[in-house]
Amino acid sequence: MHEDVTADGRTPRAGVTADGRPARAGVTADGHTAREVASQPACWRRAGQLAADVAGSLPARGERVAVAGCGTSWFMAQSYAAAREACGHGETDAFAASEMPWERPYDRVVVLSRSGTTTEILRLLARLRGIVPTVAITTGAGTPVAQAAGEVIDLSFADEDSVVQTRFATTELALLRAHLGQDPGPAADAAERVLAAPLRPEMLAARQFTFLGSGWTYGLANEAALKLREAAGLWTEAYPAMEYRHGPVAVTGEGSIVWVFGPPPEGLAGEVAAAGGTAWFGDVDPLAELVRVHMLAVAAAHARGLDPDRPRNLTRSVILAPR
Ligand code: F1P
Repeated sequence: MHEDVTADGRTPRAGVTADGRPARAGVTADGHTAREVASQPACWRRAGQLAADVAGSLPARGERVAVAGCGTSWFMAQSYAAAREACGHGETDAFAASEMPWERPYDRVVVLSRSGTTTEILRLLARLRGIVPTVAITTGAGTPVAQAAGEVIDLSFADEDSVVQTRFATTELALLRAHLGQDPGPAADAAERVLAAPLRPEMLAARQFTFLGSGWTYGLANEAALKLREAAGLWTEAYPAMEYRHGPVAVTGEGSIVWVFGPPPEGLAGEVAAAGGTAWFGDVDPLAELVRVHMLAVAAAHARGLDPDRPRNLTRSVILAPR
């Protein structure tokens, strides 16, 4: 068991009841995933405090950087890469670890892995050894990824019992954004308000979700879609916001929600309505909006008779046989 991080020592709230109904604020939901979802604001604040201590291990302004991960960690890599470039810190590419062109020249490679045991990350680090400085953000110095990386940032305070990642991923992104000068405090405040609010009934009733984002929120859109797939087996898709009209609109219909992280493209609400769907434009910090999706993932899993702590066909880490 990992200790839940709470700001004030109270039992965290997840905003959903154990049987999937939207909870009134203050109702506790059981399960690792629900508890970890609820502990995110405190973790983000702690990441904000840590950022200055680990600044020397993170990419310096002007460096050409690649960031790699698998699954959720890949999507956090996408968000960070876009955020870093937007802040003017330098060219930053994000890759699924298995697809990274390791011969391409970079000043530093950042790998993200909660477990520290993911095979594709270990294979990548083996390729990069002696070629480029590497830094791993993971849950402990003892993991194989930590041992293979040049430097390690230990985020074990945000480790999780769940298979499905929530707080580790958002905490590493909060840390990386803090390093770019973006204080996680306001997002944490917003996430607390999200956690205290009930979910909308049409979200729980939806049959299909299309998540959209642009810049750093495109990675969040990918992660939101993955979360509902992993925890609740739902039909979800994710695209850069302006791509919606280039095909994805075709699946919007009754029971569809088109959920936009960040500013929506002009006219999108009318187009979604004309296609028969419901548009939802996140009105809080996008990282806090992702917490709303986490809450929905837990609630939708329960509503479909699934246990979000035991996602179908998934393991906490993908460890492949040696080749
Ligand atoms: C990444 C990951 C998870 C996914 C699944 C398998 O793990 O792909 O995102 O939900 O449980 O592992 P890690 O490298 O960050 O530990």
